[in-house]
Amino acid sequence: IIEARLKSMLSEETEDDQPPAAPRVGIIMGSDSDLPVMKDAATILREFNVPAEVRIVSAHRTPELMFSYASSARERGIQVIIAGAGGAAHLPGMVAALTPLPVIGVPVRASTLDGLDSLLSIVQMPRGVPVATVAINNATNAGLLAVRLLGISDINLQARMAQYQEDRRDEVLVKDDKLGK
Ligand code: RP5
Repeated sequence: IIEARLKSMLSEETEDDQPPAAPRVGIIMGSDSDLPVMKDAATILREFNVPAEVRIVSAHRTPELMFSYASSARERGIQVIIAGAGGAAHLPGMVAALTPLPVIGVPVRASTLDGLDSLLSIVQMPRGVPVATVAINNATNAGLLAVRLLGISDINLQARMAQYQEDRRDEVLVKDDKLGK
């Protein structure tokens, strides 16, 4: 169901009906209400042709699933986990405690506290259990960071990241040029 919702959110990219490649990145979130934010990570990974899976895994509502997902991710070939959650956002930290894989945390703005609760829940990890935390609702940067991590041992992917940066730079230069006229 979540794959179908994701497909409809990423409607511009639904044409390929190839069998999916084994996922290298796991994108997980505490609730389907996080999907409008977390889809941006999936968009980036698609842009870089990095196979990813998207799952709802809740630290509080499905703790057994969280345990089995995190503790089996490495043996299933997942290399990076992106975990998003809001409020008492324990998912990224708990997953980081259960796997040696790098975990990127996305604080989702989900309550009256404007996401500050999510940010602090994710970023304030105890020594020994790191979570690379991105800005509130910035799942795009989580996707980009996952690409950079995979690029350490994948020179083609790293070259595409360099190209992505050049493209962003050129966008700014074009806007600056237009303003100057
Ligand atoms: C967290 O609680 C989820 O990650 C979500 O951001 C928040 C609210 O969840 P719902 O009540 O919308 O399912 O666990």
